[in-house]
Amino acid sequence: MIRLFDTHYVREVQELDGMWSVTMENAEGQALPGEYNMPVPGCFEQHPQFLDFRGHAIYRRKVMVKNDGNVRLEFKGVSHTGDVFWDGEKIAHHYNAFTPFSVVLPKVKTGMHEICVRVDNTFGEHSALHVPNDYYTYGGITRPVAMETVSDVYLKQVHFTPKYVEGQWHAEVEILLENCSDKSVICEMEQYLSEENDVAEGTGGQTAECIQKTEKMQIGAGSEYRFTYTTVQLPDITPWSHGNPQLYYMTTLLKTNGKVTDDLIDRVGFRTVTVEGKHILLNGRPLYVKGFNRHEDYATVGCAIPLQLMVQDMDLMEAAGANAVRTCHYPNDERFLDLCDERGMLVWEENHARGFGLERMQNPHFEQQCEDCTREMIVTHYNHPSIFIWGILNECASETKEGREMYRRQYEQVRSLDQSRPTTSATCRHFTDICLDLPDVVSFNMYSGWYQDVDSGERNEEELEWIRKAGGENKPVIVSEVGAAALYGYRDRSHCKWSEERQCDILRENLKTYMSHPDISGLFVWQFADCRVTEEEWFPTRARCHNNKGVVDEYRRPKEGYDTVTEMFRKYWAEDEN
Ligand code: ADA
Repeated sequence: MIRLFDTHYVREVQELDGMWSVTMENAEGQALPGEYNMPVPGCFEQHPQFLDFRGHAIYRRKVMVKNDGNVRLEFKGVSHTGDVFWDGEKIAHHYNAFTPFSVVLPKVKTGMHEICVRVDNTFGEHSALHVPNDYYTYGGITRPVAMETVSDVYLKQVHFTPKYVEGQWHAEVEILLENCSDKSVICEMEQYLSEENDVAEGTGGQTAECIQKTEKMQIGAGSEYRFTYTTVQLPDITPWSHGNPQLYYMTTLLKTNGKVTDDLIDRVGFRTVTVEGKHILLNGRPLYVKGFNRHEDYATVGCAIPLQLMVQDMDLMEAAGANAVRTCHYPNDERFLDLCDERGMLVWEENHARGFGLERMQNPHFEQQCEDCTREMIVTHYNHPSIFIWGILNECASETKEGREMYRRQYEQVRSLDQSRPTTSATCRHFTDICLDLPDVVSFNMYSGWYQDVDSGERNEEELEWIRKAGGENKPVIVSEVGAAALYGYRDRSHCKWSEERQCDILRENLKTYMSHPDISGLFVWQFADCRVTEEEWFPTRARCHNNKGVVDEYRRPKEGYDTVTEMFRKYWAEDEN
């Protein structure tokens, strides 16, 4: 399942989940013996022979194209690099496990064809973002794949920006069409907004309202066509919020010669996120975030998390009283974002870069790979109402002049792609960071009581005073990470480090400090669940080669710390819940 709702009734879609045939090559590209059947989505580390394999996997499957026409392939995630071949011919190359990519093949003939994906999860200079790290880079086709049949002109993307002006909702809509044929095409377009996903073939559903009808447009051969319009004021809109996550289906229909030839359905919500002085405002009201940092990692499936386990994570976070999640440290599977939209779980989504000093940021591929990741994240996830803030560059070299330039360029890129959400970055360069003037919201990671035996209250005051002087004066502040490690089931009456008791002590003290402080707009507990880390570089400080700061372990068994967080989240439940 690619999304949690149908995104097309007209365009034909076939999901390519299932068993693919796989052969392996070592890191140097030499073929290894054997042929396997592996699941897609899936990580090859789940196969008993490849538990910590770094190299290449060649995935293949046959597909039947039922009619001559244009085929569009969409890969939601290949980890970490994918080269895609169609009947032996290379058609796409993509780097980064955590963003989707697609390719259109015009004029494909009816019959059987072969898709082959050469997957690479090796480390080296070619990979600036996937490096040995405090989480695991798995290998495989780790998110769903779909094959679609598209008309010559098809709907490539629709962006929806809700606006609230003088007590009325309206929206700015940007539509991108592409003509993948070699002749120009005349078409027209209609757009509907509906509470039910029931608009098909221009019939208009029971609850649908037509919000746009265009004149005929001529789209040149092989070209893209982009246009933007503002809807009329929309009456009777229920805004989206944490407490009442009302969603609407936005259906775009494309007509050629009076016949609907393509459609694109997305789900949207009406809400605004603004920053005013020290507050983040959701629909004009101050927002307080009580969240978890969550890695996409689960003991038995790696990063290829099936829907049922996503729902379990969501249920556990909700039951703890959380209203927010940070997708540390990369864009997430879109089904999880769909779930957040449905549940009213606010999302800090961030691009992919964790803990890089200057040397790593100066990898010749770093800036381009970040730029691609950020663009793909924002362009594809733009419509999710749950995303309330974009994050970049977790704990990178923000204390250096060269680093600052890269931060500056990245914020500029984010703002050029989306002006409707604030920006932030989680820093650990305490007292040395020279980038705090750049984001809209200042965020810091702090491990008082774990890495440093300091009083969290005193340490917090020092931090806030420094933030004020370092460019963060009069900006909202979020504590983006706070936590301590515990080994599941390890109890010790001395409350020594790594015991569940000590994790509770540290969480309780820190949460009390931050949640009762008037200048802090919220926090994200580090972390929701234990996750695997790369043995290389990380084993000395990471028992079991896991980051053990989860309040549930990698099988989602709650530690005592889960109850402590629940108790604190409920105790400090903001009166003005959004
Ligand atoms: C960081 C980092 C996390 C994790 C955490 C920890 O600040 O952002 O990815 O490594 O610290 O456990 O120390």
